[in-house]
Amino acid sequence: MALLSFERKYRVRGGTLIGGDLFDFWVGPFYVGFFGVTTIFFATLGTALILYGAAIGPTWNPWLISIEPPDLKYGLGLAPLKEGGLWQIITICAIGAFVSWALREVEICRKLGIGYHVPIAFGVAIFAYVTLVVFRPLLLGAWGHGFPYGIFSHLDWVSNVGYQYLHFHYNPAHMIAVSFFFTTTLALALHGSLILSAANPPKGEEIKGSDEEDTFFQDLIGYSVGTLGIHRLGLLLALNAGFWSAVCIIISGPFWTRGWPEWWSWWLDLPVWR
Ligand code: 07D
Ligand code: 07D
Ligand code: U10
Repeated sequence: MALLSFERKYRVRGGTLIGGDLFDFWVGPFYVGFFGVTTIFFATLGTALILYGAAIGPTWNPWLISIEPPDLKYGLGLAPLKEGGLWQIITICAIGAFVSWALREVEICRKLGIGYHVPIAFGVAIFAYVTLVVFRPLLLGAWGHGFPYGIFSHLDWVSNVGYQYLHFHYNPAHMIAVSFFFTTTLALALHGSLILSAANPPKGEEIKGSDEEDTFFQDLIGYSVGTLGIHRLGLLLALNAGFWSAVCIIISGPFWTRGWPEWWSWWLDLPVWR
């Protein structure tokens, strides 16, 4: 069905989770819905507060603007606006905007009658973010353990927290997460290149299909995961990358306080070596 006639058929009422027909309309290409309104609300307020934070801060250099979390002395309490309170409200806005965005995805899935795979996948990214700025600070007893909102300052946070555990590469969950990230790019490179090789032939040549795609990998490695299977695998790899990232940071501090290299002494202590 041509895209325009499909839109006419699909752009009808229904499928909303909340608000009934009230916000059940489109503005230009964008579906609005109740959660479109809450997305715009949280994103606009959060962005305005970042701009306010920049205005009262020392620089307008976009790389250096940074909204810092509160000092550790404020623990899990509210901090004064200019001493981390802004960070706390911006964090609420960020979570509000991300969750609204995910729920807006859910409403669009319901309208289309498709599965909830995309919002579930985005949910894993939100989970990783919330682990960094809510779950881990809660377990450590201070909002000050969250990361600062600035382009370079958040890199400093990652480096500092990494070195706090001497050698973050020795964190076993970090190893698993990194391997999943690498495998995800490998899988996408294989998939993207395979599809283009079959479906986008030079002018005048015939388009090839899934038989050729399957056969390529059967000839090469003796097995093809299949045309649907590669998408399942890609999603599984990518979600695991985000999930194990959340695991690697939640265990750093709340469950392991020493250097990560030391964790491996269980291996040296195995009775088999003695
Ligand atoms: C390509 C989709 C588009 C999204 C983009 C990001 C903003 C931020 C706001 C200044 C793949 C939009 C950026 C809205 C501007 C302010 C206040 C997604 C694509 C283009 N990081 N990080 C970046 C975020 C964390 C780390 C770049 C966000 C953790 C490292 C960008 C979050 C840790 C490096 C950025 C977040 C961490 C980066 C490119 C949230 C561990 C880089 C991102 C909400 C996860 C790279 C200067 C990208 C860089 C980079 C955004 C969290 C580590 C600014 C929004 C705390 C090591 N991060 N990041 O392409 O060049 O994502 O940094 O959790 O090297 Mg980061
Ligand atoms: C958190 C982003 C969520 C984003 C959301 C959406 C907007 C809207 C709008 C564009 C999780 C935001 C949307 C803002 C934008 C528009 C219009 C994603 C999140 C909800 N590390 N490390 C990781 C590697 C080292 C350290 C993860 C590699 C060093 C710490 C990943 C290397 C030390 C932490 C990873 C390496 C160190 C991490 C990040 C190599 C520093 C974390 C991915 C090759 C000295 C973080 C949950 C991620 C983590 C993390 C990879 C090196 C420290 C597995 C490949 C040795 C402290 N590292 N790392 O989590 O797990 O994405 O966070 O050396 O906290 Mg590491
Ligand atoms: C995939 C695929 C496939 C395809 C595909 C794709 C995966 C099967 C069929 C998709 C893939 C691509 C297109 C490839 C490129 C994608 C990436 C590299 C991923 C990263 C993407 C980006 C960087 C783009 C990000 C852009 C975004 C998020 C859009 C920004 C838009 C908004 C903020 C508006 C959102 C709309 C809402 C919330 C609904 C409500 C809207 C309105 C009311 C209208 C506008 C609002 C107002 C007038 C109010 C005023 C608001 C203001 C002034 C402030 C707004 C605040 C902000 C912070 C923006 O597998 O094959 O092919 O295509």
